[in-house]
Amino acid sequence: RNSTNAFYYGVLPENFTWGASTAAYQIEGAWNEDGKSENIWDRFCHEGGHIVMNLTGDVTCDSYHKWRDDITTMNEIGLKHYRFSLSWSRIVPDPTTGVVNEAGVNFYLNFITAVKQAGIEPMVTLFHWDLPQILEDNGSWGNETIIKQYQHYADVAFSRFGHLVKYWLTFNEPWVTTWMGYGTGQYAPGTKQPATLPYLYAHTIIKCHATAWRLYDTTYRARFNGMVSITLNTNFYAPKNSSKPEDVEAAERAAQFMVGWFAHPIYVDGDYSQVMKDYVRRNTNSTDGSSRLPTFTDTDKLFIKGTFDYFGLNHYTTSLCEPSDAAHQASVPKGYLGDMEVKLTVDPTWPKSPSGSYIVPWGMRGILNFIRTHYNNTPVIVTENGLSDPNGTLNDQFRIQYLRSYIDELIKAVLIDKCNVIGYTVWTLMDNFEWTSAITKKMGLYYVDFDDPQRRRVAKQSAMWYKRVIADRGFPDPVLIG
Ligand code: PNW
Repeated sequence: RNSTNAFYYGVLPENFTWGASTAAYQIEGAWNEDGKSENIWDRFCHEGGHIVMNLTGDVTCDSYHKWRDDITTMNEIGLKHYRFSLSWSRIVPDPTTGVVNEAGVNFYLNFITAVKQAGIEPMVTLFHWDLPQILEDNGSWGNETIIKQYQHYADVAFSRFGHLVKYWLTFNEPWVTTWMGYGTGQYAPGTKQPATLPYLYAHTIIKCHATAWRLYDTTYRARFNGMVSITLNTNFYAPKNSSKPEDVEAAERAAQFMVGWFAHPIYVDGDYSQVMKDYVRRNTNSTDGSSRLPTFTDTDKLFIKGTFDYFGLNHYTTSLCEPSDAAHQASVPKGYLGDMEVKLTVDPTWPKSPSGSYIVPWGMRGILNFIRTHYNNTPVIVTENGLSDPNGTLNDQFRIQYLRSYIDELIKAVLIDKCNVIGYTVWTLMDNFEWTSAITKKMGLYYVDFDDPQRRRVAKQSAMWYKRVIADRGFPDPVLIG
């Protein structure tokens, strides 16, 4: 019953929250309606050359107009919470002036009120990658004026929606924003500076996060009593050979470079981990001993440390780790990936999804235990987990198998390992604009036909399967149910 791979029957507590997630750019469409300004994903898609078939999120699921249909699907499944993001450029189209767009505020006010009326808790992400273009043009996250601009945006969101919202997230996956947006350049705005910008921009984002958390804490908590966190994405990093101490060390180092980059300052001591500081400095290899990793002042550290009420985790897959060698170092661009000096691989025998991702259910249990041991068993909400399929097939047994096995490992982490997990969220409620893969990766509990002007949402088998899991609070023991 305790073994790693056997299916474990177990039920989670009544107050465990089950949900599904989306993000503004991926579902809303209406990219230039009602006063919304251009953001970096609008620009990136319109520019051409970055996205499969040069598709855009101009319309996508059209949730800006069809949000009532979204709530219908949430009700059908019996979701306890719904995670979605606000579009900054809809609410404050020009953050350099700070003028609030009332049409944007009203859109979200109507939507959040209706979600709440359906008995579903809204879980609101302030920033899911869609930076207003004007801020990108003003120096992006390298211009520290953005801290005040982000604070103002957060203030508008907290003051207008705070009475309706219990769960807040300041940023979705700053690792993706900084590394894929400014390191590899695969995501908007497509900048390729892998040695410097990810570190500089992450530094500012961590300050923005802390600023928003402190604003909520001092100004809104007493009135609204919500919970504010950040969502970090991370693979589980396992040693390639667990009997080799250097592989165990490499796995720890990889984790400190990915989830620890943000989590160590926020959840531990206000600063980057020692191993990250050491490895970036040594790979900067400067004559004066300086590092490409910026430093926090003592004031910064005090300001950043402890700025959380829970831990938002996005988890999809696992990597195997061993120390890097010369050939591997030569194969990666100088910068973040080389700095960690880890060679990441997979086990080729792991099952692979039709879209090419490796399915490693025990990694869910592994990463939850990593958070338990490294971050003081802070309450965790899994804010994303899911699997894509290229066709959006309605009989999506393959996706059900993925969700079932990952949720089961989460149940083991809670019931056997005593990990403090308080919620789980499927990515995603409905097929949507999967960034550079556009509509060629479909991860929804609901199918959306993008050729249908009505964009009807159709339940997949996984939606009805998930409904049952929520009602059962997991997987009831077959012995108990006879
Ligand atoms: C997440 N990686 O993105 C995002 O939060 C979602 O918006 C997205 O649709 C979902 O996962 C599915 O892809 C990620 O390279 C993108 O490790 C890339 C990575 C991780 C998460």
